Amino acid sequence: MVRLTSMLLNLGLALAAPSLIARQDQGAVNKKLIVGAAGQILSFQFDGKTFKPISQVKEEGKAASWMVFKQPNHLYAVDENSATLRLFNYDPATGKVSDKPVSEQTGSPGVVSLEFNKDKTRLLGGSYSNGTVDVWDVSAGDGAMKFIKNTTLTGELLNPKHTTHRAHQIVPEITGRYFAVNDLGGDAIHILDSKKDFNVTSVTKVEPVGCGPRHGGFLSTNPGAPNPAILPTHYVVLCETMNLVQLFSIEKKADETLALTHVQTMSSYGTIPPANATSAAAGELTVARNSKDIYVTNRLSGNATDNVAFFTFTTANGKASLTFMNQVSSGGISPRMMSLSRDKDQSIMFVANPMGENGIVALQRSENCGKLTGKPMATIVNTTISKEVGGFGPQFVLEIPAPAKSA
Ligand SMILES: *[C@@H]1O[C@H](CO)[C@@H](O)[C@H](O)[C@H]1NC(C)=O
Ligand SMILES: *[C@@H]1O[C@H](CO)[C@@H](O)[C@H](O)[C@H]1NC(C)=O
Ligand SMILES: *[C@@H]1O[C@H](CO)[C@@H](O)[C@H](O)[C@H]1NC(C)=O
Ligand SMILES: *[C@@H]1O[C@H](CO)[C@@H](O)[C@H](O)[C@H]1NC(C)=O
Ligand SMILES: *[C@@H]1O[C@H](CO)[C@@H](O)[C@H](O)[C@H]1NC(C)=O
Ligand SMILES: CC(=O)N[C@H]1CO[C@H](CO)[C@@H](O)[C@@H]1O
Repeated sequence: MVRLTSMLLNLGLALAAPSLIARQDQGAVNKKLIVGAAGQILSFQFDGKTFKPISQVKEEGKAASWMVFKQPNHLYAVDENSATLRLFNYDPATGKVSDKPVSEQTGSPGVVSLEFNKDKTRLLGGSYSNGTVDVWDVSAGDGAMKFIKNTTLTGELLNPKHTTHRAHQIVPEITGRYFAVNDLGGDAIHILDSKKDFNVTSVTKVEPVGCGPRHGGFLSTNPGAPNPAILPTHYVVLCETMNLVQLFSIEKKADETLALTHVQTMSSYGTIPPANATSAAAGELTVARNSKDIYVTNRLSGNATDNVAFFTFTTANGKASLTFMNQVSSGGISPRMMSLSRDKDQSIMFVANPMGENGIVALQRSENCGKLTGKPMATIVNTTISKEVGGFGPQFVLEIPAPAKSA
């Protein structure tokens, strides 16, 4: 049964291959990536076939499980094991990360997600440990972080397994005004309004109790989307604990708050179940720039490797819904984070596996149908990124843009 499924997937992929190769020939791949692992920040060059190491910063006991970049050379990194937010120097021309942070500040503990506002003058940090969202002023030329405030998530805590709200991820929408915060402890989506001091202006419960919303993304049925002038029409959230993908519609009210209404719930595994439903705990959700292709990492499935599931968001007869398309292997175990490449077609998905044979995997993405190929373009095996430092491998991978002048 397992064999048959993977054979069928491979067959589908083999048929898709010629157009993928044609597209790859159009331009040489030359990408720079940063990778966060336990006790390490690494950077690599990727040419489409191999990953070449550039730099390795060792920082025992720390975990840079989320990072964001601001031109010309500011790399902000969380340490989810402490309350310290760090600024590193990153040279986009060489891909080198400074050996030590150039500055550090104390905010909420256990921050696991960072996002800028649209003009990158503010940086938001979501705290898993304290259920707060830190707001930093990062408008200074040297990138230094100045604490402005924190916004505390509030509301009923119905799941006895969590005694606090948990801001697992901050998700900006394309107009730049609103941010969704997925609250794993409170089973809710909180909407922050940048025009209202980044306060929470609406809260939507995600059911059932204990589903654990972790990561999410905005979607749009608007023709011509993505359009930075038009608010997205839908929001999709991935529940970690119950392995569910949930779709909500968005309505902007007269008072300018956003109301989310539940539309659909489905398994993050689609129609191909995990071998072990008890250990299964979904991780990342990534929406492609087209506002329609959705990818989810299914962790600790109990299968030989874990997987990335692919869903599409479509509208038929005026009704928007999600459809499960397929699953491909993540090449390792417990894929925590993944991200799409920055080229126009977002032709590559980079997946970070903390455990299993492959630490980093590059999967080709079809520009026509959005499907990922099951056979990786390239991998970084787990021995390359030593697990001695912190006991596990890559948690985070992100392509960093080339220097502004040559972009
Ligand atoms: C968050 O804000 C509260 C009150 O607004 C304050 O007491 C607390 O120290 C702040 N937390 C951090 C980490 O600055
Ligand atoms: C945001 O919340 C703070 C604290 O509750 C409040 O003092 C402030 O007036 C709020 N800002 C707006 C624009 O509502
Ligand atoms: C994972 O294991 C389950 C149970 O054996 C099986 O039904 C499913 O097809 C497997 N998934 C894949 C992608 O092989
Ligand atoms: C399934 O996962 C649970 C929780 O991690 C574990 O206790 C159990 O041994 C696993 N079952 C199998 C068959 O591996
Ligand atoms: C590294 O990969 C090998 C298989 O090549 C596997 O046996 C081993 O468990 C992996 N190590 C870790 C720490 O995941
Ligand atoms: C409200 C809350 O969750 N406070 C916690 C913030 O984080 C510190 C350090 O982890 C805890 O001691 C607090 O209880």
